[in-house]
Amino acid sequence: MQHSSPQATVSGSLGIGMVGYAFMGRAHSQGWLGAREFFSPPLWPQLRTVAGRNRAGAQELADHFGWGGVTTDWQDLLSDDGIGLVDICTPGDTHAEIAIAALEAGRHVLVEKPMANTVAEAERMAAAAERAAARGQIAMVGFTYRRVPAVQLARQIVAEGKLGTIRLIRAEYLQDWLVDSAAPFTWRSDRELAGSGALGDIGAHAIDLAQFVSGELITEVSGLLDTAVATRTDAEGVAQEVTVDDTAAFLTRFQGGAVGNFTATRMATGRKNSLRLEISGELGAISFDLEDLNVLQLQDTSEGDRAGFRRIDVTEPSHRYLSGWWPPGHALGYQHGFTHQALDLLNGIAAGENPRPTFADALGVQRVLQSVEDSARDRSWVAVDQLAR
Ligand code: SOE
Repeated sequence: MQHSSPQATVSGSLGIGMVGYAFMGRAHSQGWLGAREFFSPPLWPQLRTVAGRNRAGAQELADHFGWGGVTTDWQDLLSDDGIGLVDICTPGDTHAEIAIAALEAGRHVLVEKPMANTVAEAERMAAAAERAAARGQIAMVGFTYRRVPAVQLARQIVAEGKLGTIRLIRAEYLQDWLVDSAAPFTWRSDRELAGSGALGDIGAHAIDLAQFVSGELITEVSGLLDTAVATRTDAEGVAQEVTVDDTAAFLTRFQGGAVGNFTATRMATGRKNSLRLEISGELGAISFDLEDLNVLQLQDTSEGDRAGFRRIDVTEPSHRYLSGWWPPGHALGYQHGFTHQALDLLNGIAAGENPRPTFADALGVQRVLQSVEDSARDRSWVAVDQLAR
């Protein structure tokens, strides 16, 4: 493996090579462009090459977002000295191989969540990131909801101690795109490619969000997994066994003693992309709903008989990331988290500081996911050591 140093800090620009061109490829592309056009990042992200096995698909994305070139082999990104960062937007089964190769080839790495399909893969990735950090490289995982301004404010309020001792953390991520038994079989229902179903795809977001906002790690889980529709038909008309969960429900204990209650499902009829987090403490509570993401609800118990949840519009320039956008009250949406993620990554690379979530942070989430699976299989509580290396 070559150990060329990333282009980044030398030239003031950072060549990006992206693997994948579907949903996340589009989201990340606009993220890089948004960071470039709305903020003044210390490094100018150059959209250099998109890699995708389907050349036509990759080309279409490249044309749309102005990527410089296309390749059908992601390894080409590593032989291009103009590429300083590899952005991985593929299904989970390829994350470990690409991320480790990119780190070993001297590149910074951004990888979509879930970080990997197994704990073993995630451990190898975290070890590679640790070695790369010694060479000044950055590796980050794309839990983008951390970068919603209202989520940042929620974390700040908790960190200031406004909720007092946290007693209850409830998180649910609800979608309904598999309610219909006739919905087609895709890679997302295939354990080989996706690792798990609702659990890893959206439960991972709920876990990361709950831990990020509360500042506490999950230490114990008791899970239930369910596959409501056992067989689906693929695009070629072939019946395929669904090998992942449609629904994951799990109870947790957090390190400070709080009780956690999580649901991640693709079976919540009528719910399209509903990620809700509520944290209840002895002095107050906060509540966040991704479907109303410019708002944070705050309850302050000291207000006595007037202490209902009140709405904070998180659209002021003083709120995190918002000075780069619109006047107060002019709302942000789903895509802006990807812009903020790109911005934080560019700032981190320029400063030589690894933005969170690091690969070590995401390895912790991966351990929680695995523990939910183990617990559901064995019908028992499972302890999680997120800091284990
Ligand atoms: C990407 O961040 C992602 O988690 C997708 O993989 C999910 O399917 C989605 O609906 C939310 O965003």
